[in-house]
Amino acid sequence: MKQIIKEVANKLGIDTVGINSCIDYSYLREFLLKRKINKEDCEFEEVNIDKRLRARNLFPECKSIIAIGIPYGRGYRLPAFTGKGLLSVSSFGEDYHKRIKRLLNKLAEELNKYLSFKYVDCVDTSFLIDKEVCRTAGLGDYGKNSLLINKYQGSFINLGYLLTDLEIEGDTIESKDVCGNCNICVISCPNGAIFPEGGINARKCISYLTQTKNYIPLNYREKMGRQIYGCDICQLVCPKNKEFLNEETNNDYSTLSVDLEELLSISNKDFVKRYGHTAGSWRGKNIWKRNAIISMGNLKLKSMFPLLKYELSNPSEMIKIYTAWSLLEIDRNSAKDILFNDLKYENESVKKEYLKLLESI
Ligand code: B12
Ligand code: SF4
Ligand code: SF4
Repeated sequence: MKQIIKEVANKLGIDTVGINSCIDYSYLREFLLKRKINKEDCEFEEVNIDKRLRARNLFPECKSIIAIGIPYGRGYRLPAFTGKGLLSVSSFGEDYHKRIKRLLNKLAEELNKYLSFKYVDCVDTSFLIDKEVCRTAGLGDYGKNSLLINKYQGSFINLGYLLTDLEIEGDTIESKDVCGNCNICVISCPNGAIFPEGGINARKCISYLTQTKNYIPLNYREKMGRQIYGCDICQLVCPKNKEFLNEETNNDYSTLSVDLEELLSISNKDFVKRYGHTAGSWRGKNIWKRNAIISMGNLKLKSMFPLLKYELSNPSEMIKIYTAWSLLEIDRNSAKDILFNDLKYENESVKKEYLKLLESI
């Protein structure tokens, strides 16, 4: 059965495939609990830890898992400074959730010609822990940056799997230390999110900060640089990805550089038309706009000051307070006068934030 599954997957162009009969991850309970207590988890994870620990909580008949890793980012190079915002590499092309779900369903359809089985497809959005499900299917091991690194494909792989009711023996896995003495990602992470011994504090990760609707602490904002969605630094610096990043491809990654001025004024409809196909668009226009405002401050885009200033009258409190921060970053003296003057028009919470900003300069 295993042979058939792997052959069918390979025929569909899926090179990284593994089978998992480990469907209970209770051994992670303590680790997950500790993360939660230490406030190193984030709101994009299922809050009920016990729910996450058993594949049968999602598919009661589950007996095995067919896991796949789909490579991306081949030949990517960080674009030169252009005064533009940046989307992460996984935002290139069609949303990977859709692409991988389609592949998983094609795989199930083809396999159903040989084997009769029921399944549930998962990519990213299930409450299970994708990296652990795929690690125990033999797809790779954790790097210090916390990502799953595949021996043949590196870490620029997205993960997906089918929970199935097939009785199959899992692949043998032996855990390996893939990093050894390397700590390049630890020292390269802009916000110090990676622990020296491996693993990350999700709430410090720039990728998280670009996605959260929560308040972004002042001292984290400059670390966000020009990121509009996601962050790739710990993968771009990783020696395990060097070979793939050096590949020659025809991919035109310039679409990952985005116009910051356009993001200030883009309508919801145009946002969907322009960016709706990308993996990060689910976060919505307003969060992208907030990140564009932070990027303008970080890039000290003086030319944007006159336009940005109008965002102080935006009805959204979120847009107002990040605009105030960004204006101060671009031109402290002019921004100070405007904010002092605006204090009398603002409600208590905006006023409090402006005062905090003014005191911090
Ligand atoms: C929440 C989430 C995030 C959070 C938290 C990230 C994280 N590291 O967990 C944020 C928003 C920060 C994030 C960012 C990104 N994410 Co994300 N995310 C998720 C999500 C939805 C849940 C992950 C989760 O539960 N994490 C919590 C715990 C379980 O993970 P953990 O803290 O890393 O701990 C594990 C390991 O690190 C390891 N570990 C912990 N400590 C130590 C110490 C040592 C020494 C070692 C060896 C191991 C180790 O054991 C733990 C148990 O499994 C999954 C999809 C899913 N449903 O699983 C995608 C997922 C993890 N994300 C993914 C991706 C691609 C990204 C980004 C690259 C996107 C981007 N370009 O911005 C970044 C990478 C940031 C990073 N360095 O991790 C991929 C990872 C693919 C891969 N090759 O591993 C996933 C699997 C989605 C998918 N299906 O493709 N993400
Ligand atoms: S994605 Fe960026 S911020 Fe997050 S751990 Fe990696 S380098 Fe650090
Ligand atoms: S950069 Fe080095 S330490 Fe970090 S994941 Fe890659 S090999 Fe491991």
